[in-house]
Amino acid sequence: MHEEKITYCGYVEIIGRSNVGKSTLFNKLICKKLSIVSDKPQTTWYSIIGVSTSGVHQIIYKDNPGIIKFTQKRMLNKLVEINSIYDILIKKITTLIIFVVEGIKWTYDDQAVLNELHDVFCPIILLINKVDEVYNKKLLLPHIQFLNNQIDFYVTLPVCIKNDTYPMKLVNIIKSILPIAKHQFSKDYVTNCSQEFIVSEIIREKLMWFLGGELPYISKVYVDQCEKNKSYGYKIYGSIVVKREEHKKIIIGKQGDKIKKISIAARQDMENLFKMAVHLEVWVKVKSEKFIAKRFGMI
Ligand SMILES: Nc1nc2c(ncn2[C@@H]2O[C@H](COP(=O)(O)OP(=O)(O)OP(=O)(O)O)[C@@H](O)[C@H]2O)c(=O)[nH]1
Ligand SMILES: [Mg+2]
Repeated sequence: MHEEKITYCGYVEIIGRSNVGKSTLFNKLICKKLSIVSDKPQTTWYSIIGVSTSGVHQIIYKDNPGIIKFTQKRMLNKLVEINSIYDILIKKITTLIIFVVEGIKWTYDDQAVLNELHDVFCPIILLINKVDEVYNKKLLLPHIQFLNNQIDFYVTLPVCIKNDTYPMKLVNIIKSILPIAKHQFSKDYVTNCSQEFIVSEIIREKLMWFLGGELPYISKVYVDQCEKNKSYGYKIYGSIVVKREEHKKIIIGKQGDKIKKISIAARQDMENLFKMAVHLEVWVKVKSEKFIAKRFGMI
């Protein structure tokens, strides 16, 4: 008689305040750069799913926007409206939470997230990231004790995600917690994100990298065309939309130097991801606030 193989599967939510390294971790866990990363707060605007299947284990990771309660909501727009972990755990299907914090840096936002973790229904792993930036390592232990006095974490791991090729120790712990369950996705499935979404996010990441503080907060990116061509590879046309002519000038830069850098870096990332040649054209367009809000489902 044919015996059915025992399989394990579960949902893992990655949470924490902005800029602690959640998306960096997410990309390492799924061994693909799907979520954009920058040193600016509020980089991630949308929750995205990444699936990792190895043998009998399937882990469904979710990267989330950073939770912001107290920090000045400088760049906050209607797209980043996750204000509590209950917004994230709403479906009650979570197997495990990874709570990411930044070294010994502790802010009101971190405390607000931790306060909400008191009555969650699943185990929580505390990941103390960026320990490379903690110059006095003696300060780590009291900080870990301070956090563990507040919540009974399943395990506490000090890590440096950026320099770690693959967080094996963490993955082994996750695997040991996964319940027996059927896999939710086929073994090759990686993400719920469309190709257009991934491509527009790559362009948005480069905008954040090359414009930093100069970036007009209302700049949005969408993809007009993303087509795979047998003879060439991908042909992609993207649009960056802004509200004012002066914002367009900032993004284009002197003699087009900024937009050129953005396009080149974005194309390189796309070629790495798709493993084939990409022809990318990016246009900066001035549109009314109403157009932008409508195009991005904000009204
Ligand atoms: N020094 C150091 N920097 C790191 C480490 N991990 C991530 N970073 C950096 O931290 C910054 C923020 O990383 P993200 O992954 O975008 O952070 P996030 O928590 O997803 O931020 P939001 O999307 O805004 O919520 C980036 O500049 C990363 O390169 C680490 O282990 N050490
Ligand atoms: Mg992020």
